[in-house]
Amino acid sequence: MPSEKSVFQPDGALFRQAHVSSVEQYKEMYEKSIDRPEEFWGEIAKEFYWETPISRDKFFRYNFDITKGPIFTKWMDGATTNVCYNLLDRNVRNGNGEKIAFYWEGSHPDDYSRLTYKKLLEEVCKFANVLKSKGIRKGDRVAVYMPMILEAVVTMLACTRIGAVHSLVVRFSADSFAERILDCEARVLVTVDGTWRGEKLLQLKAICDQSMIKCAQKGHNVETCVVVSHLDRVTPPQGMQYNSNKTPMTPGRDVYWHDAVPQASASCYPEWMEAEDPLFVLYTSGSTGKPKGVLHTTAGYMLYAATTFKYVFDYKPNDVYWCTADVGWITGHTYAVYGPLANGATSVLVSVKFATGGRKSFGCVPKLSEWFRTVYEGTPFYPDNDRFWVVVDKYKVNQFYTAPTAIRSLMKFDDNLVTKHDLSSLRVLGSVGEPINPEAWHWYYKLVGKERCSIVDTFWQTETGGHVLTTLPGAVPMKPGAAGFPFFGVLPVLLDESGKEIKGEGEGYLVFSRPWPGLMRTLFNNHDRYETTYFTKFPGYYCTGDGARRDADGYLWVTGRVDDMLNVSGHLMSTAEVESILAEHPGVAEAAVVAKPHPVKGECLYCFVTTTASASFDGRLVAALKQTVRERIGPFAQPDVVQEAPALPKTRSGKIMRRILRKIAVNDRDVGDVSTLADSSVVEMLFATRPQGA
Ligand code: 6R9
Repeated sequence: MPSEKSVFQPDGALFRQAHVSSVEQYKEMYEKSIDRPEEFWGEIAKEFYWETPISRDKFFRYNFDITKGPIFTKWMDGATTNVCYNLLDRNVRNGNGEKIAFYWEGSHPDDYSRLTYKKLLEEVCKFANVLKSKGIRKGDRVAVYMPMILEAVVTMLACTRIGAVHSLVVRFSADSFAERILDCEARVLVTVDGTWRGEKLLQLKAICDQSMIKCAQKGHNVETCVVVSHLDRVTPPQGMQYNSNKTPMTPGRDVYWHDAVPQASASCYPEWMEAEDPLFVLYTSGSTGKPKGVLHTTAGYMLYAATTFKYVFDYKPNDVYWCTADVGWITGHTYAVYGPLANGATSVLVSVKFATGGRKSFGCVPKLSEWFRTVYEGTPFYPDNDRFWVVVDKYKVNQFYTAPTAIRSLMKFDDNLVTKHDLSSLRVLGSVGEPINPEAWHWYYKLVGKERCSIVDTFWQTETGGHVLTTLPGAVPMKPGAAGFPFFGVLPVLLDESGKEIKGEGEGYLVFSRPWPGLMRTLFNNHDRYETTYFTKFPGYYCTGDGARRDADGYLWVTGRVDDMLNVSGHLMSTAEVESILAEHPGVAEAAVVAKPHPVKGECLYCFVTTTASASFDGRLVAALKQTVRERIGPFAQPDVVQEAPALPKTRSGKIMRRILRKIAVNDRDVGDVSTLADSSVVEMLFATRPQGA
């Protein structure tokens, strides 16, 4: 493991004015949030508008102990408010109507627009009125299948304004989208004709049509489908074109955004919602079975998104903030939409999605050319590999938030792609989605952050609603690879297999003993599954499913999903640990490690390795990698198999699906649900290229 002694102090000059500027201040605020939650969150709540005020005696109630009764969490019960009102009207009333809420850029940098708070409010009201005219009322569900465009934000907030529950889905197949529409019984669907992803045309409306047919076969008819005509207004890649007449429209059900919205009224009275009324449902993949519809509610989520955004990014009123995550991921919900807008922030929204393992991005000659052609969609970074840094420079971004998978991919290019841009506006660099390996951390810190910026390695989940573990940028020293300390109101505990608390140094299951305002409240229409998935293994605790280690200084290091743990000859280690070591080799771009059953050792290590552009995968590399792991962790950890992986099976948010890699390791083709994969052809390719005798 990386040395726990390498500690990086926040830059004093840069963070003198930080919201939290010392460890002592963090501790003081943290203790208050734990000892007097009513006071801590009550003060924050005062900055928001409540139609019915919060009553002190019903501020916070919960039960986390399944042996004592049903699990529930309630914050500010009885109060009423409207999230959209607080995000938009409140900011307009505070004199920020002309402030830019979003700078938008399309896949092609020539396509851009911007939206002020006032204009955003108008657009939201118009679309809210359209939804109402289609019969949508408080509590109804609206399914959204859209790329990163401003209408996606408008749709979310229009739902919020009238109390409808949005459920966004990121580019799933027609089948999986249908499954989600059916699960939440969405009455309306909002989509676009299509979008360019680099050089590939994605016809989203056609996919929606297939989904709606599947839903109809199961007896559920989507009543209205609103379609944004997006392709007409953006620049196609060179030599490409799209004829908008080709978009299939079903009369009576389908309506174009541009036909319905402009004529709608630009004022719409907000629906006052109970604090615990549903805000949105977001599906997340479970390790088994159907996707889980994580449900977040109104008041607690709003406070938590706003507060984490303010403190974790040290957001100040004139900052420009950029989160690269898709709005359809929880990171996009909380940190591209709700958190920034609750703070009246100016954000950049770019329709540049991080792509999936296309080797062209590494500038190499593909070895598996056939497979390669089907995978490359054109936009690792379009039009060039420095798109991130171009955008940071152009908008003078102060806080930049992305995922380790993106960082690892970028660090393989020439440093010049970063250094030729002026990145001096940056102050906070965020990381989310998986543990960040120290090598990537150092690159991010040195090359992008010029050793001035603070890195916030934010650990959280769809279920937690917002950050739960992180260091605060101006206050808490950083350790590369450590998530750090709990955010305000969060009480992490490490448990051993028998449920006994591990105090002080040690490694175990990461659980939480009390809810914070942003924790999910249930799984949509399935409270039983909520209780069994998260609350039965260790009664009294919310179980994250992740493992973590506490070091001598109290820092928490998330070691990955608990099912990603390896037990080789009785030695417990995390896949992240081995992966991080493999990734340090100059010939390795990315690595994923899974456990394979072994007759003697119990389990052995099976490694998948993506090489860099200049390296070749051969016996020498394999031997070197085995030797390194052996040296760094111990002889027991020496990998049994190292397989070349030109790409890894990843979800659309960039997470490696180790469940599938475990199947490949044992040559079991029964891989189960692959609908959450960005590119399922990777799976076949990896089966076909398993090393002999593996
Ligand atoms: C926000 C998000 C949640 C899972 C989580 C954990 C992993 C996320 C992490 C991290 C280590 C971090 N994870 N952030 N692991 N360090 N900073 O990613 O939500 O898509 O629901 O995934 O991602 O394993 O349990 P979600």
